[in-house]
Amino acid sequence: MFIKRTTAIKSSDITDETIYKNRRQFMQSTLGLGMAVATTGSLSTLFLPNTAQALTQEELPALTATKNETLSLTGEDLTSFDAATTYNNFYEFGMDKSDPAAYASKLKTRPWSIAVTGEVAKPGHLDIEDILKGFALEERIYRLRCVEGWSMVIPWIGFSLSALLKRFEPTGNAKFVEFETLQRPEEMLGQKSRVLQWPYREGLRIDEAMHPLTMLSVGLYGRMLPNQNGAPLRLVVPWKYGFKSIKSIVKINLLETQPVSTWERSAPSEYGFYSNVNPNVPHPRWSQARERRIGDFFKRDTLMFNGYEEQVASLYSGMDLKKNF
Ligand SMILES: Nc1nc2c(c(=O)[nH]1)N[C@H]1C(S)=C(S)[C@@H](COP(=O)(O)O)O[C@H]1N2
Ligand SMILES: [Mo]
Repeated sequence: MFIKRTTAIKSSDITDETIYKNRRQFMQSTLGLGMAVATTGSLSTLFLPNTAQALTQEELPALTATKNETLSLTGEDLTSFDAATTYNNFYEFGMDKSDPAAYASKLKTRPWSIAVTGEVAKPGHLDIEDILKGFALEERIYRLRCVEGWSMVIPWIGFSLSALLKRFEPTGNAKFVEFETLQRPEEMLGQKSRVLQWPYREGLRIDEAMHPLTMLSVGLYGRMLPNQNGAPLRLVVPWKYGFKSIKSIVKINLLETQPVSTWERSAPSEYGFYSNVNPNVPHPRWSQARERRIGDFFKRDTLMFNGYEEQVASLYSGMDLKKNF
């Protein structure tokens, strides 16, 4: 079972033989890199680091969902399952792209409940099992672009955040929504370091949070969400830089005043509250004009609002997006 497997595997449980096999596979793919690039022009093998403890697609429990064609991208190749689940940012497990896949199996994702507090008429909790049963799950193909300059196209499973928020009846004072990740350093080993202020926090304006594209995700590629991708529940906001899409959420707090997100707190001159994907506003240390789709060799132009301009530009009409970066 998923819950047992993901929580029970410790590094001490992995046999020497498994480690040996995975190393061998990794070495083979690394050694084969020159050939792969020469013949297919693909760099995807570069994005397959240590997978010793990551579950394969077949090992994750299946999750059924209705395809939402309206909200899905069309005509784009999907990023491979392996790349999407082994090349991750999840600083709670370390700073390397391979750390989440290697260490996130230590995280216990059951029992799990999400607290909804603040400016709501009916504050309370929702258990993850009730969320899985209580919301109509949809598959939506979204593009997600990291502020570091790479992007992915992933078939997420989940539902609009607005459906969950409405159950708690936001008050007229609810102008912003703040999200919080679990803080449990015994399982999230990266939290023993002070690279960021824990718990990881993110925020949205209420209209951004209520936008139908803004998704709470519980799965990907027809499966339950792997721990390294933010199990059991994470946000996906496709027109904003990837760090806004906070993982492993335990708290949603509605506020009258704008909250300060983790990245904003750590480097306010580099990361703003909005963090909309914008090729015209460079990060102070690098351009945001182009990006590399994982698996591609050549870079491509980054699109305004990550390609979701038609759907979301009206949220920002009249705003100076260079000032509100
Ligand atoms: N709690 C938490 N959420 C997080 C992060 C993190 O370090 N901690 N990293 C963010 C960043 S920088 C990106 S690009 C995306 C990556 O999501 P993925 O690994 O599922 O592609 O998760 C975001 N959510
Ligand atoms: Mo990112």
